[in-house]
Amino acid sequence: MQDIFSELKWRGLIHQTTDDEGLSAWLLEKSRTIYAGFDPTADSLHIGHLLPLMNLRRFQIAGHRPIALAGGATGTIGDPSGKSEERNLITKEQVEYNIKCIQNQIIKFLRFDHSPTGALLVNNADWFSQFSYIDFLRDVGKHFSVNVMMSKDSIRLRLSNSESGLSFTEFSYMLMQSYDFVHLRRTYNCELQVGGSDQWGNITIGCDFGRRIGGFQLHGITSPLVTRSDGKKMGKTESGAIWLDPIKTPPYQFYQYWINLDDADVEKMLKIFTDLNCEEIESVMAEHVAEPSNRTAQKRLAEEFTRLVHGDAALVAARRATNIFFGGEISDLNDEQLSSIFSDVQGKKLSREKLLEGLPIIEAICECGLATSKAEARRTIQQGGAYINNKQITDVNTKLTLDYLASESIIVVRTGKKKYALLQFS
Ligand code: 485
Repeated sequence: MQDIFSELKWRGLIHQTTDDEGLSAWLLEKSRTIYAGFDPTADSLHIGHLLPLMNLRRFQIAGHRPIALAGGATGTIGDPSGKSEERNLITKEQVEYNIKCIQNQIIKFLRFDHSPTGALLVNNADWFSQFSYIDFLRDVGKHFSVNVMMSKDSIRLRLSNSESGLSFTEFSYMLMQSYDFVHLRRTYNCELQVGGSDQWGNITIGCDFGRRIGGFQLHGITSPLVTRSDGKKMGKTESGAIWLDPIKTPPYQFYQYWINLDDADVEKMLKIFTDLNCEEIESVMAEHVAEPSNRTAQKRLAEEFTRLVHGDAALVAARRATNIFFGGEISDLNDEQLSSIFSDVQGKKLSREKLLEGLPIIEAICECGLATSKAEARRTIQQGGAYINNKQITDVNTKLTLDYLASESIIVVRTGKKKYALLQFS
């Protein structure tokens, strides 16, 4: 057994636990079964889900058995924890679809085999769909004190806000999560639940329920909310969350997010999101500090993490895309890849006719918004600052034709070092 508790502590992954001193020894004693739950509220996991998921992964590497629970039942109710407003219910069909999507993502992080530490994937709809309302109230509800429930943060905050309030449906959520814990204890001898810090109330009330209903000694560990040095939530960008789904967040953008991380955050993120050990991180950081402008640490983080989430091939493509963004050769790419690499840059659609006639480069630079006048465009070219598909153009009389297309329909225009625009000809 590896000392998983000390490792999680060192990685900054422990926020609260039900038994600070005892858990460490308890985990060293023998292989334990632990679980984390994921509600299928969207068709992809995002960075916020990854701390508990990485925790499950680390517990498994250390010799314990992880269970990932998909909330096929709880997802149709909605956890009020950490939410300031009542959620909209999503349809059962949507929940089923979302479950398939997130399960496909979860399996990449864990090892599924028939060994004693092989991971399990369960769905709480499997036991809740057979539970009648009357039985649930009698067998589960009776063990919960509304007084105690009302003292939990998730409930208290919503009760004090008369505008949003709290429905009976969401109020009941913690009973379901508590029952899951007990069900997993009875079925798989699962004794520990992990989750983000917002899950503390649900986890601890589940531990109480276990003690009351079966004399079980259950445990919980929450991980902290990860923020960046600028105070922003980890994994949030101006355009929204960083998703694990390569369609919602292309691997290139995923890679870039980590490459662009501030120096002040990078060591912390290496500890949280990679499997690199203490010595490896120390050596990466030593190299980084010697020459921060090389971004050694960010590159290593982006590489390790992109490989883990998207695989080797996607990492190679993401690296190449980054290279292109820094002026590298643009070849063998299609429209989709180019649009994804340059998803944040301005673009303009023009008629394909223009290329048949030959589009003067000065016009092209103005059309895509990289110059405000023809005179400015001309000057940029003359000073050597104009590029088509990252190749410098010095002749102001150049005309763009079909030969200049970088992909089926796109020409990449650049001025200076990094100002890009796309012209799309359709
Ligand atoms: O038995 C359980 C059933 C459902 C859940 C947990 C145990 C899900 C949980 N109530 C929840 O809402 N989790 C969030 C989710 O699914 O989006 C997030 C948490 C975050 C972290 C992450 O799941 O907000 O802190 O735990 C894995």
